[in-house]
Amino acid sequence: MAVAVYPGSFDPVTNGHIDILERMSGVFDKIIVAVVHNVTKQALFTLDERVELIKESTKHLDNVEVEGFNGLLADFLKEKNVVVIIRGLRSITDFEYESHMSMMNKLLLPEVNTIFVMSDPQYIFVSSSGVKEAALLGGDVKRLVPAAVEKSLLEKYRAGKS
Ligand code: COD
Repeated sequence: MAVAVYPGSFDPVTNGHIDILERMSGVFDKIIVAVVHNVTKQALFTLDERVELIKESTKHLDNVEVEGFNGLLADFLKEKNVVVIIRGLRSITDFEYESHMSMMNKLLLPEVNTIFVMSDPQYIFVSSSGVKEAALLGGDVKRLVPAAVEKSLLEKYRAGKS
């Protein structure tokens, strides 16, 4: 069975991420979305909230599972016995960061290979941080994120104002 792990912070998941998952779910038998408790980033959504939002947004994809984890991605891959990582690419800036990360993962787990998938042109400018900033300032993010994420962003920022 061909299985891949799609890791990320997903704070929150955007339509760019979902598009990658929709395309790759037709290529792999199973995809495990690994939601990372990233120690280097201050998250808006808790790990559990991010996992739930991805589950809700991928209900239409039968072969996609979602799990949160804490620690090294290489250890998660070993535990799951998976040797393929999927990552999305939007720009040359992504490429620099992603190529270093893939080399680091290869060093930690030599049997692992990273597959890079180009973003759909309509999502090249979409980022979790851009979506959060737009939503915080009252912008309409309906076309950028799944409905469940839009609702949660509105709730978070509304709660912050009261
Ligand atoms: N279109 C297509 N792809 C996109 C889009 C878009 N609009 N937006 C983002 N993506 C891609 C990103 O390029 C990335 O490939 C993926 O979606 C997830 O993005 P993020 O931003 O949610 O995830 P990151 O970059 O924060 O994830 C980094 C990890 C958490 C995977 C990394 O830090 C990690 O593995 N941490 C665990 C500790 C570890 O093992 N460290 C050593 C390895 S470096």
